[in-house]
Amino acid sequence: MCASLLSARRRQAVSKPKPKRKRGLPLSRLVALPAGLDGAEHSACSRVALGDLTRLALTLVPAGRGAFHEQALEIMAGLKAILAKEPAPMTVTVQTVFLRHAADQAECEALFRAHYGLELPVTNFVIQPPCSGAALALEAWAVAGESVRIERFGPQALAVSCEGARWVYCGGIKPPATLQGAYAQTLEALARMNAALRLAGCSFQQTLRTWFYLEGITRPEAATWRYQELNRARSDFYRDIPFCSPLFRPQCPQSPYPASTGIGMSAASLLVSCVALETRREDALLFSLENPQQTPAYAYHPKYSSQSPKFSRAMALMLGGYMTTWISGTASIVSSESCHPGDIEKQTEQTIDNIQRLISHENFAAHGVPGAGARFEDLAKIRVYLKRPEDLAKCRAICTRRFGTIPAIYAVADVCRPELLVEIEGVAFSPCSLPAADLETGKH
Ligand code: 3EB
Repeated sequence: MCASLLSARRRQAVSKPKPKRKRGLPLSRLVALPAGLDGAEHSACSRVALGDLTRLALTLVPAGRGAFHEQALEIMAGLKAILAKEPAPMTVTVQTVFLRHAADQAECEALFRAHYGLELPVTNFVIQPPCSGAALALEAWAVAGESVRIERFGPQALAVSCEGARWVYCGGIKPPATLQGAYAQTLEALARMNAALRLAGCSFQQTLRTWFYLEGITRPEAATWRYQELNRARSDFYRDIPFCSPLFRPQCPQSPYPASTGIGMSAASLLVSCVALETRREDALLFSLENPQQTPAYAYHPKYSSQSPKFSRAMALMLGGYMTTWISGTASIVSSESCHPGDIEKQTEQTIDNIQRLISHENFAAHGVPGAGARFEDLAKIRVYLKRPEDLAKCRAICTRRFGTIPAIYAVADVCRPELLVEIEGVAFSPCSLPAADLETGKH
């Protein structure tokens, strides 16, 4: 049903009179790799200039292999050094720690309290060993800007407001340790995420991006396996949520689920996090993207999951003359079939081909948004999840050749289908040549 609605949307887009502007992408860039860090093996940073708002995406991996404490201190010193080079004071808003051992979390939390004081970012502890062999790796987002306002709502929610847009970040959300079964764990985690969003004055309906980290994602459970149980709970939870945000123009006929990552974790049952957006700006345009090469996940055949995975391949937001594109976890899937079993190089190439096609300006145009789209140089950061740590060198060589030396985290995790060896996600910021107001908005 959803697929036919989508194609109906596409037909509609094609039948509209074409705007007279050029259809290519503007050549300017919003994402810069600050000098001195570009290409560094252990720490990397990209700076995104968005009018009054500056965003930094940082990835840090320690070079040393001493005790956990030493590695964590090295990372915090690296973070401090990068932020100190910025002309404006930066605030870290969200961070994700990739941990080799779940038992190191308490020590890491103590270190963060000492480092950040009351300005603690929303923090996700993901039990996925960094591929480099380190005890931890850190991905952090920081913001600066004259008119930026930050509100904290306990440890699990934070809002960044700037120029009429309010971004809400929720994370570190888990079911209670005693709760058994992926179905119950997912329902409870989603209820808690809903509560965190409400605390921040937002609702689930405004969620654009979700992450589900699931222990034992391919493990059998309840006559099926844990990832299917997650999908069943997510479908039940989403059934009553009108994801059709007022930011969608034209009013979307299909249910545009958030972009998402569903990935394995080696301990700690389940962790969820999300990004939501609230704005009354008239020029905001939000839309979900599907990949013409891939069956929409929500329309997958029931053989993959009795309740399909409810997510979009990407979500894109046009606001203030630029496009933000959240790319869902993407794997070596064409139509709905896994490709190249056992071959990490081919799977990596296929995954990157899928991302390229998804964010291409042809695909944006096919979704009714000409003059937009993203290239690899518009990516602020990526995450690469690898099933087998021994695949790192081959996979990284391909990622570096195709994406360039952008900030990247490589972590060991199971992908939801046992034959898939790699999954890649990212965020891109790109200029658009066409203001949202000039699009056929359907708002007459
Ligand atoms: C796939 O394409 C790979 O369950 O939220 C990717 C992104 C995947 C998100 C999710 C799962 C999810 O089906 C797996």
